[in-house]
Amino acid sequence: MSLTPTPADKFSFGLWTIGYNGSDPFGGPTRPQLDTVEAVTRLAQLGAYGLTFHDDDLFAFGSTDAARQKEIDRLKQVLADTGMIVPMITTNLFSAPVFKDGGFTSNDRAVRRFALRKVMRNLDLAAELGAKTFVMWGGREGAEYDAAKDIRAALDRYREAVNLLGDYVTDKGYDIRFAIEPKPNEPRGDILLPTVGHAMAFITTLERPELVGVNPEVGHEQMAGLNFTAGIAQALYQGKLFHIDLNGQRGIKYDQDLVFGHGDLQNAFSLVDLLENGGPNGGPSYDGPRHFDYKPSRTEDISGVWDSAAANMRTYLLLKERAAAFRADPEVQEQLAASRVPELSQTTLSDGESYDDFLADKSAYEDFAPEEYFGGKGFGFVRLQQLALEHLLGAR
Ligand SMILES: [Mn+2]
Repeated sequence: MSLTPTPADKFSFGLWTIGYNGSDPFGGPTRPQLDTVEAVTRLAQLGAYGLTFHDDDLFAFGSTDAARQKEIDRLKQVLADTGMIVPMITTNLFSAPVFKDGGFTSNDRAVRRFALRKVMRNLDLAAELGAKTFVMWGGREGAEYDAAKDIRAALDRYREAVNLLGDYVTDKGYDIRFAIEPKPNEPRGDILLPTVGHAMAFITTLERPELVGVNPEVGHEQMAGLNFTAGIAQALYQGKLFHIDLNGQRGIKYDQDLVFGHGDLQNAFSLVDLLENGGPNGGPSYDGPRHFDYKPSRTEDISGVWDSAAANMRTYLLLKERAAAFRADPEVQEQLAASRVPELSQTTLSDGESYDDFLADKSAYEDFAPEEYFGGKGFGFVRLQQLALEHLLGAR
């Protein structure tokens, strides 16, 4: 298995990731602005296949039509020159002061109307560039104070917005699906649709639920103390994994956006194993972009930026190789069986077994001996996890 990224690996990066200039709430930039043409050229050289961006990453908020078009044309040219594509685009409804109380769910109706127009304009651009996924991260859709936001009204307005956008892409014939990106907090004290579960429940209330899925980010779920791999498994189970944001996070704290694998490495291993080997026949369970949404740390110079971009892809490929070795190990297969992992796929009642048949089965209850589980009948999950860890560490 090659550790050199190629376009077939479908690695993509946000323009705002490698373009992050080091600004944080406590200090200004530590690196100069990165030009779009250089960003795309370097990513292509490193083996990525796609660039993603917010409208305001490509052309500053409030740009004239001419300035906006100039940046779009420069992007199109470098895409043509490098063979890179734009698999996803997204709208910035969080940086400009006008969005300080949100976009779709601002208490100010004029702001909501402006936000929707900004998104519709960006949908036209997405269609023009051939992007198939339109991510919606509602970073400012939230509040700091319970009295400040009527949550049910806010969800109504969120729903109204997504329904309108669904009508728009359908009527325009755009081949675009939406992916909601959950996050529990930051920049708002609390954000609406804070986890994958909240977002998937919200999607069921929409008029065109088939057009809308999720774009879960490793760090965002882990900020809420949740198991990212388990959340991805449920999104796959419900057919809602439309896109994914890979990065690293160390526990419940601010959004670190570290390189993929530089946070909870064991969870990153199980995630890659799920994405690459969790399909019905042991193949990939997800075939969309492997998108990195990380930030090169503020301490790095420009060579550190490109080292960190390469590190994301190399770590993914290393984990893919390690996960393949884990699956191919006969001892692992043996332990999976001993741990009865495949047994969970058997239905609990037999085919055609009615509840009357079930009630008549004395082996299920009357003759069953639950006391045998005391001291006996262990599952061996610790040995299984140790085997996974040893493959992860390259010890097997
Ligand atoms: Mn993040």
